[in-house]
Amino acid sequence: MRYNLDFLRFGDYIAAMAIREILTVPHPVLKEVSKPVDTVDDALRALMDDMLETMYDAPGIGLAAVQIGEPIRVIVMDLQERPEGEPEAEPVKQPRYFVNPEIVWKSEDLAPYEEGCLSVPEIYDEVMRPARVRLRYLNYQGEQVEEEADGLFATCIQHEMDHLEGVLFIDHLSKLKRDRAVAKVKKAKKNEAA
Ligand code: K1U
Ligand code: ZN
Repeated sequence: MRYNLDFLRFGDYIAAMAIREILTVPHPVLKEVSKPVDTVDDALRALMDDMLETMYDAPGIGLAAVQIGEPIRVIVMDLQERPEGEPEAEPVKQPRYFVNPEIVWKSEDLAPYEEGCLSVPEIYDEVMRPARVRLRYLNYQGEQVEEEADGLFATCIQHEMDHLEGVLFIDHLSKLKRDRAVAKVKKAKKNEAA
């Protein structure tokens, strides 16, 4: 069976996916604790599509819904890799979606990573986090998944899950570094607006 989509106008296709504004520090919504999602439905999938587009456009490797002003427990991520043995090739897109993620186990050993954040642009600093974690979440289809993460995946999911608690990677740094980072972002925004 074929669906007749003639009733859709061009504008409807454009409205199907949108790049949203990413909130930056010191926006108060970034400090909110995100609420659990009740159902993975088409409206939530549309939001996750927007989040992914926004993340690719930034560009970034992860994004939490609260960063676009929607304080609900949803994360998107893409840790794209180039096809093996083809360093010149375009990276293959590997979008991942995490709804109501929970960490059910974390390793005792920690790993360092020089983190960045789209909500704290141009600031990078080292954060130590558990090297491996075991996660439980709902995927794009609303199915429950459990998997183990290590390397950049472990770092990124913990960074994004911090966002769901209103915590930014700069909150893991000294007060001096954090205050400097916020001041730098504020100054950059002021200069952009001038
Ligand atoms: O704001 C965010 O939460 C996204 C953030 C995710 C992240 C990066 C590094 C460590 C932990 C979590 C980013 O994507 S910052 C931008 C970035 O890392 C990047 C951008 C382009 C290419 C590769 C990486
Ligand atoms: Zn972030």
